[in-house]
Amino acid sequence: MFTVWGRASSSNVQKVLWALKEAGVEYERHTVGGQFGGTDTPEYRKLNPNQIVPAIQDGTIKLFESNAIIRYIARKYGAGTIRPRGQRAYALADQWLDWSALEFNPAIMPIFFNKVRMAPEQYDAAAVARAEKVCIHKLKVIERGLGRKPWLAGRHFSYADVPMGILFWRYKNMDIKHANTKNLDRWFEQLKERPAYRDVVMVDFGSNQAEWAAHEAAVR
Ligand SMILES: N[C@@H](CCC(=O)N[C@@H](CS)C(=O)NCC(=O)O)C(=O)O
Repeated sequence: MFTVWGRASSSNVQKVLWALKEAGVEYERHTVGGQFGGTDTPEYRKLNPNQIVPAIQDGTIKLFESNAIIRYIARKYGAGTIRPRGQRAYALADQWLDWSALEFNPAIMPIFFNKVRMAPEQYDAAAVARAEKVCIHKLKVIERGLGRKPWLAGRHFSYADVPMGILFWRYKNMDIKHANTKNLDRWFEQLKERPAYRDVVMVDFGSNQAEWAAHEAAVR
């Protein structure tokens, strides 16, 4: 049985769950991380020595790093679903995976932590205002990337759409100054039609620390 460790509220765990559902892979999940703890045990350290989530085991293969995990799921199980089709699509998929992790994730995180995760007395309005501008600037890049194709890797949905699909749900559902993103909005509407996206990602995560804690407890 494919086994996932990680709380379902984590954006990085959501990548894995969404990819598994798209690929039609049965799995079991153990809730660890966040308010549930369990990442600092010797057993868990063998799965993920970083002591963060997610981690997976599939047969004898143990993996951490969410983007490596979704690539693995795509290679092994994702033909016709999340595996990119052809060299161009593969190259673009990896480009957008790296871009999401290395460019957009650091841009959005100051907003997400200030608006949702941190105590109100720690709120840093200047950091949020700066990050809003950075996000607007970064999103112009991916707007162009979606200009002439329906999905990030081309004609078909693939794992390319997964990390950014999760971050964009968070971006759109926070009370901030948003970028004008015509192409991303069209792509976002397509994502919202996908049952696995609705199940795993389209969940109200709240707009303050108490609501986040309740959300984390509810989705486990
Ligand atoms: N680069 C890692 C980052 C994983 C990560 O930052 N996980 C966060 C949740 S999104 C975490 O484990 N936080 C501590 C916790 O939940 O206990 C990956 O992509 O898997």
